[in-house]
Amino acid sequence: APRVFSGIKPSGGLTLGNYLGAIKRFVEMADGEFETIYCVVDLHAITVWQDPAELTQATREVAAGYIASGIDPEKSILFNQAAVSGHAELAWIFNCVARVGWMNRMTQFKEKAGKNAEAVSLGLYAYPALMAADILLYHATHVPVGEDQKQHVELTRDIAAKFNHDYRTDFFPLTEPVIEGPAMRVMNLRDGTKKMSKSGESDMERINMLDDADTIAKKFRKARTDPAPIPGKVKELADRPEARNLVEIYAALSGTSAEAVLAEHEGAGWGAFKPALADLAVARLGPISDEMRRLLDDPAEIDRTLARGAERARQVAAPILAKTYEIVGLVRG
Ligand code: AQP
Repeated sequence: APRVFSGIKPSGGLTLGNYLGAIKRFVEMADGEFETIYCVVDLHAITVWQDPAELTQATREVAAGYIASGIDPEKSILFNQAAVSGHAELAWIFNCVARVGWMNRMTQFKEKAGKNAEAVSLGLYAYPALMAADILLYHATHVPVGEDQKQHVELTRDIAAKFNHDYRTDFFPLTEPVIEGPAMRVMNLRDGTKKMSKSGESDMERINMLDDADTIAKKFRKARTDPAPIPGKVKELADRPEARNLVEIYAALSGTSAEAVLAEHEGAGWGAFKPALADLAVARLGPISDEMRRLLDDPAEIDRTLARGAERARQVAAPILAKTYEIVGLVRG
């Protein structure tokens, strides 16, 4: 079966963006024809400062989010990155394959570093090489991600191609990003030109998977919109980022298209649309967050589940890593 790898950083609580852009499709792929490997990418999280206790808590929260959303840890391999040392080992080799010029073109780095590029961690800069290692350590061919991660998956292909070229091999596969459906880029509720992030400044700009019903309703009620009513055609949303975002979220949550949502709500005002959207989000996220809270009551059990997943991940990774060392000519005793 084709192999899928993807991950989420425990850099804060899970958001609706992580759910729609990633987890929802992780579940669909796990139920499909794929062998699925899902990771809590804690080594990526520490590319910016994380309080140690909060990092541990967020690692368990992401794991609970996966399981509560319907990923079966007996079927999929579910683990955290730090528990499988091959990620860091292969990342070093890829640091030596990737070129500085490639990293300089990464838009996420530019956004995250801002004007402060000299002061960010070296890890933040090298992040895409670690991500390539995450994927290629398992020879994964398909990577479901949100739109924001597309460039990094393309870089993974470049790294695989350069490794294969330099060492005259076809050892690493060329990976495909899997990005389809509405809401592959969920935007910030206060500014429709920025993406919804775990680590954004204000809690009002995002829906957290653990938010309760009242909080979700309040955040949608206060979400920024424009005064015009809901249009009939998707192209009329082109210059209305906030409006488009709410319509796409509605479409993704209800399993339809933006066209279908507009057909149903054309001419309505936001005052009517927002409560309907909040009800939909609560109906969808409520059972998941209840289950997450139940799982988080027993952190030791989550840790055991991750440890079992790590053991399975190591078994898949070990021969691939050993072969990589051999191809490069590194003697390992
Ligand atoms: N707003 C989003 N819309 C659609 N998909 C999204 N993803 C994240 N935000 C959105 C997808 O979730 C997966 C995991 O992402 P991540 O946590 O590893 O990194 P990120 O994209 O940097 O996420 P955040 O929430 O923005 O974290 P911070 O604020 O810490 O940097 C990916 O598949 C991503 O596409």
